[in-house]
Amino acid sequence: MDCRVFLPLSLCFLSLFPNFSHSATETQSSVLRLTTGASSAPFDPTRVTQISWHPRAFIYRGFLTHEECDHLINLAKDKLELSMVADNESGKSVMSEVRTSTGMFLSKAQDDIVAGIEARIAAWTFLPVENGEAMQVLRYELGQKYEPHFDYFHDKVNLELGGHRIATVLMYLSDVKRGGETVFPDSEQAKESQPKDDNWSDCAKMGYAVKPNEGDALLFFSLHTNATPDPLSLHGSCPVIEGEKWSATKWIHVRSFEEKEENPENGDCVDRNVNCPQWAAAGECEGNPIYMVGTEDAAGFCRKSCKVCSSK
Ligand code: PD2
Ligand code: ZN
Repeated sequence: MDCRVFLPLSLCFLSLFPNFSHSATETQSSVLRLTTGASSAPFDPTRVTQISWHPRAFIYRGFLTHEECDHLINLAKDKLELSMVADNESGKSVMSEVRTSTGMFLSKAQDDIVAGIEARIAAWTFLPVENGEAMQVLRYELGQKYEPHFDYFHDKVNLELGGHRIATVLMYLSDVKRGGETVFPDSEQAKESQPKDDNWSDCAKMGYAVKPNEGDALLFFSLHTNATPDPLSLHGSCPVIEGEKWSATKWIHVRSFEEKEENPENGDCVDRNVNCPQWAAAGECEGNPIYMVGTEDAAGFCRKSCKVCSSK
């Protein structure tokens, strides 16, 4: 069993890397970075339960505080747009009846709270912050859903930046009265180990399901340990039957998802996300300028598509 399920982080880390040592100051500062902020949840891996090995999936109860959930919803609620999916052939983001929620992308480390959550995700998954996409906040209203799909890619275009998505962390930002469960229709655990009463939707009864509870987070792996896609990671968001569902998704890749910084000296003018041209066409340069164009301190992710620099 994974030591993270039952050991505090520091002991788990030492059991995996017994020869690792660093100064007390370094240790203290990394612990502090995971726990500072009055409203942020401390990092506590003893709250993690393993729910399935095929696919590999874990739940962390109380990963986010109520304040963090509210904060993410507030950052997103006025900027929601119809959610897109990646086209299997071209890799382009397209609208689809498969996914009927609305959502938006935050910027990475957009503020201290977002950066703190990203640091805790990295500590929990043992995957570096730089391998993560920007967090996507999603809202599912009555009847809205995301039909079963894989988070790994079927096209070549999306593999260029960061390679496959290895893991996903789904954070539940609200409770849902009925429906809205995340379901793994092909999980081997489903039938034997999860009998379901009528508090579950019919959709959830089709597989192993996780009820959205505010603050909980679900981690699952889309790739096997040998980095090949795991077809059992098929998963979906069941239709909301009563209430509404807010969640936040962090997709994590096998390599860094951050393109090289632009270097003005050699005239680089680049997009750092494959979706930039479409987002720019949809008006995101004006609607979401911090992410798209950037600020004085940090370049945005879509400077080329927003035409704020000139390519050679
Ligand atoms: O919000 C969810 O429950 C959900 C379910 C399946 C989100 C995603 N997939 C996703 O964002 O990939
Ligand atoms: Zn998904």
